Amino acid sequence: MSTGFFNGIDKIPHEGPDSINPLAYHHYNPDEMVMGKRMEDHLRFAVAWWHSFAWEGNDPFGGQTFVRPWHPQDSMANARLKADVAFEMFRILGQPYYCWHDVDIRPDQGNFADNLSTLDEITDYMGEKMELTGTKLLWGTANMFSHRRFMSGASTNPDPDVFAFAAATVKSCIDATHKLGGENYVLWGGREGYETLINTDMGAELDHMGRFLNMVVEYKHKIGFKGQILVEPKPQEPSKHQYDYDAATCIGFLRKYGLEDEVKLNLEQGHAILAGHSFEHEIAVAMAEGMFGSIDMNRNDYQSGWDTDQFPNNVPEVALAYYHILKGGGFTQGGTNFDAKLRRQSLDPVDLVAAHVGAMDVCARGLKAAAAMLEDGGLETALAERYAGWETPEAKAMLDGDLGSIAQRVLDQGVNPEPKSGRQEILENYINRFV
Ligand code: XLS
Ligand code: NI
Ligand code: NI
Repeated sequence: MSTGFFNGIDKIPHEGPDSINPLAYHHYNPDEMVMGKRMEDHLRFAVAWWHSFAWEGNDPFGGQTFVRPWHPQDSMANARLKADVAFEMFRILGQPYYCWHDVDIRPDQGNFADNLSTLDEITDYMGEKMELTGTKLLWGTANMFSHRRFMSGASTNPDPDVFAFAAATVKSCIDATHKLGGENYVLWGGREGYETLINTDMGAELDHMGRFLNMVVEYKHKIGFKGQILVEPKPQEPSKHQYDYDAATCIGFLRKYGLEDEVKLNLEQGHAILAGHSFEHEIAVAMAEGMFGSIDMNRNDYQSGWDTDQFPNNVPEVALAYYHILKGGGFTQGGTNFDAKLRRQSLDPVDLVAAHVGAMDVCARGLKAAAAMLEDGGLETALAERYAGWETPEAKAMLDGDLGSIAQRVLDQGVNPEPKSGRQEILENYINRFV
């Protein structure tokens, strides 16, 4: 039986680019083939439970603006109603995946034992709905940043009892993710960092975080969980500084603690911006190191300096992100999770649906543009030409040589390089033909 929350909004059809129906897909067409693969299988869209169903519209200056039938979110009955509504939206959108934090799906009863049993109960309920609808879990995660016990960190907390609480929490969330057949498990360390260095032993905190992550990997193998373990970089907010600053920092951390073959990255558009990077920069870094896992798709306000988690609407930006994803071979277990929320004035259920419809269309356009650029090969040809010098036997031999022999060759052959154009504007113009 329907909850009636979406007030008769029906399954979103694909009507093509000429349609003016705001509740239709104009570009997202799950079965359309893109580079030999169905669009749905390329993009692997997921809805985020926290922004869409748990967040109440608060901002740093104002409280709740959304008043939903499952508020207050403090009982199992309301947790179930929230799940009913979530799966109704999944049916309307037809996206294949969703994601959650423990606190998004279960009520908080204040102690670990009760929270464990309600998590078990609600994930059983969600499991039944997944069976019925075919919607799958892209990833689960633990919220170890909202409750006051985590204010000084989870695995990096100076208090070992908080480390223990965090370990028990992550174990329970991996168990639940495993039970629901989740394809990944994410760790985003919102409080794994510091407010001030004056009271922080950074070396000890990093060692604890490294050991914690190793325990996660050991546990995953112990229970036979086949999901990918992902860490999600973000430079700051809520902490003043977060240890998982950006992709490069995370990769250095994973190597230091021997996790480079076990853990990959979940990269978020808005976090890239906060770190002073573009989204494609973060993706390219992860791809170059073989550590690309999944993405949190959203967009960040370029002026505000905080994590605004808006729905994506910039096709040229999204196209470059998917260009690097496709070029690197695409997603395997990862996908496109909409870590995006409505603006707090967008009160109506139709706003929630339309936000996702638009975002899926933007991503579909970006994907199609990226595929067209790759198929045309213009950027790849330009790249090959730019690096062609490295194909010569002399250049290759140089990498096996030493400074002395190279210096000798420079003298003997009078090597005197002539600068060549990088052709940036021509390539930017080229990209504009596709986006
Ligand atoms: C917050 C993060 C968070 C993670 C999951 O900025 O993006 O939503 O994706 O904990
Ligand atoms: Ni975020
Ligand atoms: Ni995120």
